Amino acid sequence: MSLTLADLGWNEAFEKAFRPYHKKRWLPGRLIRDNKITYGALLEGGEELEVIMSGKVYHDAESNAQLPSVGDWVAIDPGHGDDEPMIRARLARQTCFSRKVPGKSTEEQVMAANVDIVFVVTDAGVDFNPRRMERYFTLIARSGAKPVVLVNRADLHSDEENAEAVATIQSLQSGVDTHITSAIDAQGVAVVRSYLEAGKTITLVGSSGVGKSSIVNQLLGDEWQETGEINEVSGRGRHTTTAREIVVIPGGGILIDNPGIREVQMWTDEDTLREQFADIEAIAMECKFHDCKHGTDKGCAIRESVETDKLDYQRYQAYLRLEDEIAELKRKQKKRQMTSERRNKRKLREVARNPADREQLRKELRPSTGGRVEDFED
Ligand SMILES: Nc1nc2c(ncn2[C@@H]2O[C@H](COP(=O)(O)OP(=O)(O)OP(=O)(O)O)[C@@H](O)[C@H]2O)c(=O)[nH]1
Ligand SMILES: [Mg+2]
Ligand SMILES: [Zn+2]
Repeated sequence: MSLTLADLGWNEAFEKAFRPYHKKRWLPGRLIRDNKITYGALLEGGEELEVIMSGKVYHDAESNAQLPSVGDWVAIDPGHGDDEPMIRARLARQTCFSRKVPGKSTEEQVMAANVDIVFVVTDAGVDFNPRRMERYFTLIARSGAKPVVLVNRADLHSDEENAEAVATIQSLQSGVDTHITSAIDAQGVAVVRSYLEAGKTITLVGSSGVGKSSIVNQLLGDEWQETGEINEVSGRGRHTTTAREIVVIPGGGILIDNPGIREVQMWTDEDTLREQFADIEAIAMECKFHDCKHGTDKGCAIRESVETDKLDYQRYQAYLRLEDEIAELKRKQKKRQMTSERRNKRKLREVARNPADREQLRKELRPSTGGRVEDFED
């Protein structure tokens, strides 16, 4: 399969941004793998190349989120002779799907750059959680991508349960595309396939075990990677995705499969939050006093709406929690602009530019697959 740049997601805006690099005979490449030390990049034609980052790209990045990430378009200097191919520049992202790094850190973690659609995969059973869904919607709103929800594992639930899940999702984000699917009996796969288009990038997110990789496999039409079936030979249980994987679908479209996300950490701003909860904002406008605390204040429209069930109490509480989280994030960020985590990563990348050190580092890293920075399970 010979892929054109357009097949990989290239467009006019990238073309324009690339002009100065073109003159230097650097090549456009799309990053499909972050190996920590090196990156995997796809070039025109579909060739995959292992590349390292130049010191300039590294030092120009003001945070980890500014470093090249999976999905980014970069300018690659192929070098001469034994030179290693090197990323000389990262093109500005057109969209960026991020969350906050899990744990105490206050940093942004890029989950996928330049994505057009985010598939949020859930089911109508134990995984279903409207509060988590609100978080996904808020992150996606911030990213610039379009959300689509897949209520998967439909075969395990009644039609009523599946329909109820869809209705709840619609009540959280009116008009959002929502589809009932089963990756086992291929139900709904046709409609999912309809989102695939040459050059369109789709990323799949959701809890572990909900069926993201199974859906990718369905779209690919053959077994692309192991999913959770018990492996008869090894007797090993579930195969969980441990790193982001990009696959280019033969008929067009680029899929980014992600490891399961346990905690949807907020990475957004107050404005996006308010837009996402516009219903609550509108009610608050009706409060008698403009500085209403929505507690026991006289003429509080929020209180009244909750009492009359016009506003779901849980949704209101979730909004307050998210508001607190964002405020807390902002506060912490101010306090420590540069975390030790970033310094560590700097060190790692520093070493990464020396081939001898890199081999050593690789050896050190090999035994411990746990603790990978990009593992989503936290
Ligand atoms: N019954 C049923 N089982 C499904 C469906 N989709 C996936 N499964 C099963 O659920 C298990 C987990 O599926 P995966 O596709 O590996 O889940 P995942 O979301 O990729 O999980 P992580 O990689 O851990 O994030 C496997 O045993 C699948 O066969 C479905 O629609 N119906
Ligand atoms: Mg998976
Ligand atoms: Zn009020």
